Amino acid sequence: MQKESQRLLVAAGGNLPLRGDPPEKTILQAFHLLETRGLRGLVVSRFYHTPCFPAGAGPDYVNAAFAACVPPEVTPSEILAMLHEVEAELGRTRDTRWGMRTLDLDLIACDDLVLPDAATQDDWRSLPAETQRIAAPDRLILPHPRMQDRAFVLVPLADVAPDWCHPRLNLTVAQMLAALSTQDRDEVLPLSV
Ligand code: A4P
Ligand code: MG
Repeated sequence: MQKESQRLLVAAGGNLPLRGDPPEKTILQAFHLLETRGLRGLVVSRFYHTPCFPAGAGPDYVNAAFAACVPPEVTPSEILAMLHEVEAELGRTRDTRWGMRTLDLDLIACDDLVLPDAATQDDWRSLPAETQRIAAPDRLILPHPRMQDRAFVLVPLADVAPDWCHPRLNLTVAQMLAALSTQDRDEVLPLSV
């Protein structure tokens, strides 16, 4: 029997204003645009102030995450294309890897899909730190290969999907977050509004 819908997890971030508005406003606009494009049942995390990674590469970020549903016939590549369209509509340009941006929308997971296959996901996830900065995948990797390393992804995600289990690591979001250093976790601070 085919599933009624698939569940997405998406991480959002930005560290540049758009037309004078701060990243949190751009992220809210992105949620609205994604709903008009067919994402349903958005459950949104708190918004967080996070130090830029790598340190010194630009202004601090605002990060958030959400869970949503899409019909089962929508492919993960179509979902990533939709995220890229919304990024572009909200001022995102791609000049430098890990460069400053008005909006970044990363597809963290679609249910427990592993793409393109387990060995390739493992390879991207295990990339040495010095290679991560220069090597960008030319195809969709799921789960997002850096999610388990990043407090700015896992802290917001723990608001909306603490029990989602990584299909290769067999760890939940809460467990991946607990595995990070206290310093990394403590640097991610809820945005005061
Ligand atoms: N790609 C493959 N798999 C995926 C996926 N699951 N989700 C491809 C999104 N994209 C995926 O991505 C690079 C390539 O990966 C694309 O061709 C895409 O099709 P990109 O969005 O063009 O570039 P990026 O955002 O610079 O790379 P990436 O890997 O998304 O980087 P991150 O992990 O998002 O790092 N510091 C703080 N505090 N907060 C942040 O949000 N973000 C970054 C970017 C750096 N420092 C940060 C933050
Ligand atoms: Mg990205």
